[in-house]
Amino acid sequence: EQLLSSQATPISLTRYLLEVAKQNKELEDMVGLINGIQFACKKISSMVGKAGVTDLMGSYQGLVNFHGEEQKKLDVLSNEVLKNALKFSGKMAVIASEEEDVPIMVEESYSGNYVVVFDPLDGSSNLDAGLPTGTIFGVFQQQFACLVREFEEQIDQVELACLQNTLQPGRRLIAAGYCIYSSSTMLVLSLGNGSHCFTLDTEVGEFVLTRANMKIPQRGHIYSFNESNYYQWDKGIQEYIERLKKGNNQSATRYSSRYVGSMVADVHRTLLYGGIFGYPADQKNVGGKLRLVYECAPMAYLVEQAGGKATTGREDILDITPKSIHERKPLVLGSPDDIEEFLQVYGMSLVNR
Ligand code: P6P
Repeated sequence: EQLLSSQATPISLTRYLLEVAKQNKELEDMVGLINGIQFACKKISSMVGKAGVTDLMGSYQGLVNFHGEEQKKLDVLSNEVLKNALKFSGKMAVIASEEEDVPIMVEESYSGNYVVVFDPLDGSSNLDAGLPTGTIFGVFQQQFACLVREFEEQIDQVELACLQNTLQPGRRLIAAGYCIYSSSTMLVLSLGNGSHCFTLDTEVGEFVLTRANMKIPQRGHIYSFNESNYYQWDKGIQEYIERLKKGNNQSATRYSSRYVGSMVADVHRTLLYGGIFGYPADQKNVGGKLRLVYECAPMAYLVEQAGGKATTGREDILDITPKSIHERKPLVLGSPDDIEEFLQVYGMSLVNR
């Protein structure tokens, strides 16, 4: 605690991790892992910043990912940078990425006990317009042994057990974070002891602590939803948004609308200014659009660590055990009072159906 509050010299992320490991022996291996992630985020930040002059905008012709989405050049490069940084940390058992069809078991020589799930460059469709993008990650302990395969016929059982590691509920996260590439590059990280923001000082090439123990405001006055989906939403969602727009909500105030369309930017602003961000299910995305494992759960973890809440409208995001690696879920997160009011209105609409 005193480390986070010291006003002396700026606290670098590297120093913060070493201090945490000194006080929590069980987190020693976490230092190497997060250092690998911070290196990757610095590299991705540099690539994103130079994309316009290094011909890294746009997409590889005809390349689409598992979801059938056109892969941007920087999607592919960011994924490679993060995969390699994690593998060479020597702390990984298995990784799952938005850009990989299936999770990847790290070969035995580099294998460790951690499981990392990540979206290497979320919001990349905004890149060409110079809008914010971000890296999102979550860290679990390995639950199922990723044993070295003795015989070929074992491959299925071993592979299946190992891949199960990436389908843990968010309550089992031991760390999560995101890095936003915007007017500045900021890495928000939690090791289970609050959410802390580190900003990249490009002069020295280090992330330095700029917001310790982030606390989301109890209530905000900004809502962040893609309202073009309004007529495809449940009645309860429509009713709730109407109350914010008309000012007939518990705060008796009309809310402002802010929506970037890049999850990391919209969540980061909600964490700092309060209010509510959501991507509900709609008639087009009946299960919601955002991915549970490597978007919703890590963000829900960080928001809860900052005193906020994250729900599907029916259950806490962190309580859900994923059925598949690219599973989508409705997501509404933000200030506790805003989420409580949302659940009351949405819950009532479900009861009155
Ligand atoms: P829409 C970006 O593609 C993303 O996955 C999130 O970063 C963002 O919150 C959402 O999709 C935006 O979706 O349908 O509003 O463009």
